[in-house]
Amino acid sequence: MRLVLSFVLVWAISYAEPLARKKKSTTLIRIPENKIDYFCCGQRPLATGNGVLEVAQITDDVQEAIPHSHPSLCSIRFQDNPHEHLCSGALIKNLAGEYYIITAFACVVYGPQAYKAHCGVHNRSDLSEPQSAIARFHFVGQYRIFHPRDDCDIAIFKLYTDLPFNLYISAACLPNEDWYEGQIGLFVGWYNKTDISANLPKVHQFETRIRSRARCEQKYGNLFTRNTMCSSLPESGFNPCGYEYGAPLYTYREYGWTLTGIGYWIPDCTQPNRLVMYTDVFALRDWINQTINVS
Ligand SMILES: *[C@@H]1O[C@H](CO)[C@@H](O)[C@H](O)[C@H]1NC(C)=O
Ligand SMILES: *[C@@H]1O[C@H](CO)[C@@H](O)[C@H](O)[C@H]1NC(C)=O
Ligand SMILES: CC(=O)N[C@H]1CO[C@H](CO)[C@@H](O)[C@@H]1O
Repeated sequence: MRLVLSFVLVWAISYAEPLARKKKSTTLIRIPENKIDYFCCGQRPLATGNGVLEVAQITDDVQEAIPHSHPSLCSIRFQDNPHEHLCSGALIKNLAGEYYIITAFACVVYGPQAYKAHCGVHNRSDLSEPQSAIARFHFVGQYRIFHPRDDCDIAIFKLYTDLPFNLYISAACLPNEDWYEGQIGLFVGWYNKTDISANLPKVHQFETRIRSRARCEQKYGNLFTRNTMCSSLPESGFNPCGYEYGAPLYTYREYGWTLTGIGYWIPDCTQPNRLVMYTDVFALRDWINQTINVS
């Protein structure tokens, strides 16, 4: 017994040492003082190098994501029909470390009690994976609609159930500063709404470039408001008319992968040069802060 114990000890020391050394050489990440969400966010442990290289070049392809490499992505479904994926949502945490989910209001019009989210899912038809978990929404979860044609479209729910702590499920960051024109993001989801996109049962992503407000306004006129943003779309690879509500646009920032936009509309999805419209998360930051960090 003693032999086994000392063996374990030697093993533990030989592992602990390089870890400790590694820790010392890691650059410290500055945590902004005005942060409105939990300090530990936006990590993608199953993506290579935290996924940073994924935004290094635009490939203009829709690709299958590395399984479980977007741990804040969840599939929203009706309580009583777990088999139909309705929309995507993204996990975030408030300052106290409590989970919330952000999606488009258009997904959840029947209120929090009608829905649940399956998190840690890659193949949307396979809910049996042991790392996945079901999140139920708080009955009094706050949500708010901005009429999509008028302003923007967002809903936030507090989670009713605890989620497991694992590599497959974790929160994205909320933005501390605005996006910029030309910034590259990843638009992530299952793209479920049409027959063509039904060929994409697993999580997909594409790299997209955020367009200037002037460009979005020029294209979509009055549909584009101060709480919306837009970005480019690949010309092929999925049917953009089958886009999902609530699908997250993530950008990589110093403090981690950040929920920058919430997909809600492609007004001219059948036309070339169409753009995706999102609810602009940074523009709603004060409201989001008040909603999730109520004292
Ligand atoms: C976020 O909300 C909390 C609680 O209401 C408040 O104390 C804090 O100043 C707000 N932070 C920002 C950056 O607005
Ligand atoms: C997704 O999961 C379902 C149910 O387990 C399975 O039948 C299907 O083949 C899977 N799809 C892919 C593309 O692996
Ligand atoms: C809304 C919608 O189109 N849901 C579909 C999502 O994909 C599953 C599996 O292919 C279909 O059964 C749903 O009808």
